[in-house]
Order: sequence, then structure tokens, then C-alpha cells
Amino acid sequence: MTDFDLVIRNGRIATASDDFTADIGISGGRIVTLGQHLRAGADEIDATGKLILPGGIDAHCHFDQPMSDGSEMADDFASGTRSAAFGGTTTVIPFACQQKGQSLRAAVDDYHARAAGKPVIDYAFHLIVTDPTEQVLGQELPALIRDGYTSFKIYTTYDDLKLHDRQILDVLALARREGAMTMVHAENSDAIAWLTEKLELAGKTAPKYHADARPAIAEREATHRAISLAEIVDVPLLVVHVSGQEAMEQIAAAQTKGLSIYAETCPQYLFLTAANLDLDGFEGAKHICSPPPRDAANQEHVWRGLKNGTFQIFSSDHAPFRYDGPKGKKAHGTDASFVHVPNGIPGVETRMPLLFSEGVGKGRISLNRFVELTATNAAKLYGLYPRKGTIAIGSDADIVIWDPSREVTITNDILHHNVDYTPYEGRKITGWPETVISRGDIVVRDAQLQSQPGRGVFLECGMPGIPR
Ligand code: DUC
Ligand code: ZN
Ligand code: ZN
Repeated sequence: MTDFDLVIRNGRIATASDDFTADIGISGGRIVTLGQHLRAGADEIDATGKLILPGGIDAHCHFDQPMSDGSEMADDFASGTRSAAFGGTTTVIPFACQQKGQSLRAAVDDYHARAAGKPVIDYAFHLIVTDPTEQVLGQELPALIRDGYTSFKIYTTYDDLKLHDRQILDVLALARREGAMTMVHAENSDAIAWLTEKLELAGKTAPKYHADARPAIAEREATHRAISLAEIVDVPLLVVHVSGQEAMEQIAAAQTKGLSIYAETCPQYLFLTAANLDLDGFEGAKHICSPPPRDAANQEHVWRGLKNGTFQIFSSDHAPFRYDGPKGKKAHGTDASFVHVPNGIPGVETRMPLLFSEGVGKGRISLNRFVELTATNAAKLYGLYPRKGTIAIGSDADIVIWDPSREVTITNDILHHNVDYTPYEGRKITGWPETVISRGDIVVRDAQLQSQPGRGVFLECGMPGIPR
């Protein structure tokens, strides 16, 4: 006779606000007891010397997203969530993307069909709104918000995705009426198109020119504009994948003014620079993403923003394109202009280990802040808290047992995505997720996947809550 399905003993539990040693009793997929000397569980894990953290929430990743340029994402919901789980993540929020002319509901139905039977961990959807027609704004979006799709991304760039300012105002007004969260990809489209034309006319088409075509000033302008539009409407806004100082200054100024402006950054802005786009041959294409990585000074600025609260969320922006093969980075050959290289880099599995090693391990951020950035704030901002994002009685037992002293050299061989490279090849880090538990099920243990595709459940999100 046992009292719990699973007991985790003697670990150091860290949440966004607390840090203490206790046993965790888990039954029915939930945390039911926190205490000392708990009675026996059907299964037991001794976590002496380990950290017990809330499973990560990767609130910005792309799996099996249909692309309009003929490229194809290498990860579907099976390989993407498998890779996420091995990296300590127990919830992912990828994007159901509306094609222009398509109904939003059809995009959501299609994305559910793509996910069906595949995820090993739990998942929710953000929406991408590219065609805010009267029907979409008046009926589809309000109904979808009520059905648990409470956040959506809008774009200021990419011809097949971008909205004009007036459309952005319409979407923001809808978000205000319905209490939803709007995320924005902020880069000035016309500036990018103009610069790209000049670069191509000058024969400057190698991967490194991607960074020149999308300068920080283009990101700064669009960030400022998006914030201004949100201020006009008086609605919260979350600026995603912020690359450095210029955009951060706009965000910090708005926050100081008391506006509800939130911001996300990603590993590529801490660990890559524009120099990575200038590797030999076509190798730089591996690091093409938008906004592009900047320079060492911007990396330091991003670290400061993670520490001082400019950023609430640290996501991967995992956008998985293979380097080789007909649907990835080299789809148009190795002489192709940067314009034809699909934008995005993989990172769903390395997100938490990189931030832990270089952030917590090197004293740049506290352990509590790490938890906040990788799990808790995403749960709050996207309406999943306190079911997800913390360790508390009643919460889902989504837990990662972290070995803080394990030394790992990142190579693509040890990762579990379907991409044929990692931008972090050869990087040495300290700290690694050892055991990953999702709703009480051990999903990863002893470096083995213990769960079948399809065990992950879809999460309807509640209304966004605002982190302190
Ligand atoms: N924006 C994203 O959010 N992800 C990948 C590429 C991009 O431009
Ligand atoms: Zn984007
Ligand atoms: Zn993205």
C-alpha cells in the first residue's frame, strides 16, 4: 500500500519565489503534498544534490508550421516535443498560422490535425493573425479566444504575414475588448525591403548581408511604433524575440511610463552575433534568423535586461530548418541570396541548459529568476498559471530534476530534434536536465525517452494574467 504514485525526495526545490528542500508527493498527475519524510510512493526518485524546478514552458517555438516559400520545418509535434522534453521543457506553445485568405478557424483545425497523436508533452497554441477581416475580428477571433486560444502574434514584416498599422490597431482593439494578449514581431518592412534591394543590386547576397538588411534601427522603429499603437488603444503588448539595446530602450521607456509592455528574448541574442552569419562558404546560413543576432555589446545588454526585468520571458524561437536537403537552408543552392534562405534556427532543447549554465552558473541571474524566465512568467502571461509554471499543491506535476554540476559539450549528436545542426556545436556548459516529469509521468530518465507520442494533451489557455 503506497500513499503516492511518485515521491521525489530530498531535492532542492526552486520556484520563481522560493527555494527550499522538501519531498514532493505526486498522485493523479498532480502535486498533492510538499513535506518532510513523506510516506512511500509506488515509484520513488532520490534527488539528493539535485535541483527540482518547474518544467520549462517554451512559449515561442515553431513545429510543422506550413511555409509559403516551399521550405519545410524539420520538426513536427513528435520530434519537436521530444527535443523539448530532453531539454527540460514540459509545455510548448507553437503557432497556428492563418494564411491570408484562410479562415482562422481552419488554420486552427489544420494545426490540431498536424499535432494529433504526436506530442509527448502538453501543448497550447498561439494564433498568428495575418488577415484580420470583419469576419475574423467580429466572430472567429472572439470565439477562438473563448475556446482557449487567448494569445496571438502579429507581424510588421514578411509580405505574406504583415499587417498595416490600421489593421494592427483593429487587432489591438479586439484584444482589449476580449482581454487577449497580442505578441508582435517588430521590424520595419519597407526599410528591410529597401536595404535588401540595394544590397542585391551591389551583389551583396551572401548570408552575412542578412544582418545588414535587418539592422537594429529597423527593429527599434517597429518596436516604438507597435508600442505607440498599443498605447493609443490602451492594451498590453508583448514584443517577441528582442535582439538588443535599441529595441530594449523603447520597451524599458514604455515600462517606466507604466504601460503594460512585455518582452521576450531568445538564446540566439545571448550566444550568437552577426559574425556567425559570416562563416566560411554558406555556413553562415545556419544562423539566419530574424531579427538577426547583433554584437557582443548587445549580448551584454540582453543579459542586463534578463536580470533587471525588462524581459519577462526567455523562449527558444525554435524554427527548425535543415541545413542540407531540398526544403531547408540550401533549398536554392549555396549561391542563393540570403533573401531565399528560410529564417530561423533550432534551439528548443538547448534553451534551458544554455541559460542555466551561463546565467545561473556564472552568477548573471538568480535561480528564482531562471525559473521565472523559463516557466512561471509564460504560464502567467498566457493563462496557464498555476496549473503550469510552478511547484505547488494542486499544480500539474510538471517537474525537471536538474543536475547543476553535470558538464556537457553540446553537439548535434546528443540532441533529439530533426535538424542536422545546432548553432551551439562544441559549446561547453555546466548543468543539465536529468529527469523530466510531465503530469506525473516520467518522460525522460537516464537519457531515454520513456513516453509515447500522443501522451501530451492540448491545453486551453485562460485569460492572460500579468506577472508582478
Ligand atoms: N520570426 C519568428 O518568430 N520565428 C522565426 C523567424 C521569424 O522571423
Ligand atoms: Zn517573429
Ligand atoms: Zn518565431
